Amino acid sequence: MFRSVLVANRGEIAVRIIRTARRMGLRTVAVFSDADRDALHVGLADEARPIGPAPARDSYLSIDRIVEAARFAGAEAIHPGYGFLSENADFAEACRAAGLVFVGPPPAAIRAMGSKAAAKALMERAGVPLVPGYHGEDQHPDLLAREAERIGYPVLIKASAGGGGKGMRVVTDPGGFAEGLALAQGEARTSFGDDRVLVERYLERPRHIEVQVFADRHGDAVHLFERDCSIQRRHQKVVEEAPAPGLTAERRAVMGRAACDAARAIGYEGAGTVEFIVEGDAFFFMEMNTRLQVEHPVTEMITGQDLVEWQFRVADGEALPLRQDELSIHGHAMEVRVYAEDPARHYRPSIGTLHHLRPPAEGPHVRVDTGVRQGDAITVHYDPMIAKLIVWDRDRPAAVRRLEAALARYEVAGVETNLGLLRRVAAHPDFLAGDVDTGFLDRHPEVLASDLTLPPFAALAAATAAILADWGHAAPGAGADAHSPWGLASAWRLNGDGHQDLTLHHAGIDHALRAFPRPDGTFALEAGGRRGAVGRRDGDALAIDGVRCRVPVVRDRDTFWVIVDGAAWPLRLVDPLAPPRSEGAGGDRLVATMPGRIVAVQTEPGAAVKRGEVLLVLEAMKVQMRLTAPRDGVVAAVRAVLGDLVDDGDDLISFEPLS
Ligand code: MV4
Repeated sequence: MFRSVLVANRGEIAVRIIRTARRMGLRTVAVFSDADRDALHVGLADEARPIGPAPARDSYLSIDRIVEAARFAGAEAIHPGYGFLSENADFAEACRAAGLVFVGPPPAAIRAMGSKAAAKALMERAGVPLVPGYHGEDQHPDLLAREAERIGYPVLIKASAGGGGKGMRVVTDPGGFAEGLALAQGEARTSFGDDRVLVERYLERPRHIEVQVFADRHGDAVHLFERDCSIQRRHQKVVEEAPAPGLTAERRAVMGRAACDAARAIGYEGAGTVEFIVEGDAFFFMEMNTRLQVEHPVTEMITGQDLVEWQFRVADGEALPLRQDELSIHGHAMEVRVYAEDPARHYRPSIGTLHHLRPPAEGPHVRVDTGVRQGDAITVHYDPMIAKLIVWDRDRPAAVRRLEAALARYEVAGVETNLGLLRRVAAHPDFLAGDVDTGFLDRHPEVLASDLTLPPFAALAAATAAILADWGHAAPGAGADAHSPWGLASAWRLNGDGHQDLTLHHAGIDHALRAFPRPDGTFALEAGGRRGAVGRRDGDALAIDGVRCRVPVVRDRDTFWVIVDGAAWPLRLVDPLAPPRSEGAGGDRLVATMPGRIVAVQTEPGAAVKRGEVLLVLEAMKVQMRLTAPRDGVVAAVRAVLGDLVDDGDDLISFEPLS
């Protein structure tokens, strides 16, 4: 066995590979970009080498820099992880040329699967089932149209060079073929610099089932069963599980054999994944991924094998660690990807600092693969994944319950996350029933809708307790911290009878609160028509009406993030004397703060309005939000009419400039 390995990756997968390498007694070399100097994977390795600036193309995608780092570090092997250079045949070749073991397949196998059309032709010859279709070289439009007729409508036109859903077009009838072809070719040309396409019968809502294969240098191949990754959003996997719900042992064996045939047909070595789309009892080859996949842990959980260890051993020339008849499925595993993304903004990456990060406790039922810790930042440079949460139990219903419980204990504050979405999937009756296909999220849009509900009383109480406690230590305005809300003396007004009013803002809504502090540090709180007795904070715990609950609070400048039952509520302390915010806009515009429907228009061009006057009412997820004038002025244009569906950031009203 080689004695040292360079891990050409970052984040959770670098951490995960380093762990296995160390357990096997290998010396580990990490690489890092300028943005990752203090990253978790850097500290775990025996040696870590800088490879360039933050943009991946100048660091994690630089073949020269990585091979050079391996040479200087004296590494004997390179593990590419997933993404970045993992499926780059030139990189695999450069490693070999430099005398390094590339922990992955031979360059020719990577190339064979790189072109989707060529891969399908290869698989056809190997007897692997394909969707009825045409993947030939002749691209004459008339020939393609005839092929579409032969296949039968609806058809799907795909970029030959593509993958991952880019350059795909559904055509439902012959009349639309020419236009669909032109669109698909255009997209293929701009995305891949190659306008060749293939045409297939279009399957409406297939399942995505992929088979994990392993092959060794001695011509043997085994499969480690399948994963169902049907729940996806815009070709991004959301949930992955193993085994696939409802798949019979017979079908599993047939698909597993087909996947091994596929691997053998291209002289494969190492870990690979053969993707199928499945409709009813039929399954069809889609593509083969020539790398370790993000979702490999679910396979590890049900087989008890360490796939990275398998990769190292096979790369070193060993025979496969186990025969097919020595592998079996034990229980059921599920993985979800916890992302820093904002549900209210179409799940766009949510950039920021992980001020509070507390994953559920790990054990035999729960595994957390992560590359970040509390205090780390999610940046624009890389994938905004916070962690993969993997659960295991003896059967699928028990695994679903484990997933729900683990998600409820996942605490993240400082960035928005998809945890609410993941919890709604885990709690969905169709998901529990195993009724999953690629249309799941289209069928259940409420699962994707942002968590647009009102903050619970406990969240308002905990934020207020934190604010009062801090205020007790430093008089308003006395703090030296420019960002401190206590510097906002105007937010604090001790009234005649000793109560204090404050406003907390959440998702477009101002929540007016009134606190009645007592000398012992407790207080009564009136909020949202409710009144409750709030005790003193004790670490992350707080008593509300005598009931002690865990409600961690972290402050980020003027925003208090409160976690209640695993849901994070960012509550911004509003300074009543500061000019009202018109989020993302200057004072001359009123923009939508989230996607929704206009349910009231209360102004018109030419109207003179006062700051704070309600001009529009936006309804999103059954909550109505009043959009108010950002300043005194005259309305110049109203761009929304009653009933309009508007998007986050849409310009709704403009004001005449101030003279
Ligand atoms: C298809 C299909 C339906 N019919 N091919 C999407 C990405 C690429 N890997 C293949 N994809 C699909 N190919 C035919 N003939 C539907 C999809 C598809 C899909 C496949 C797997 C997982 C999620 C998906 C989401 C949308 C479309």
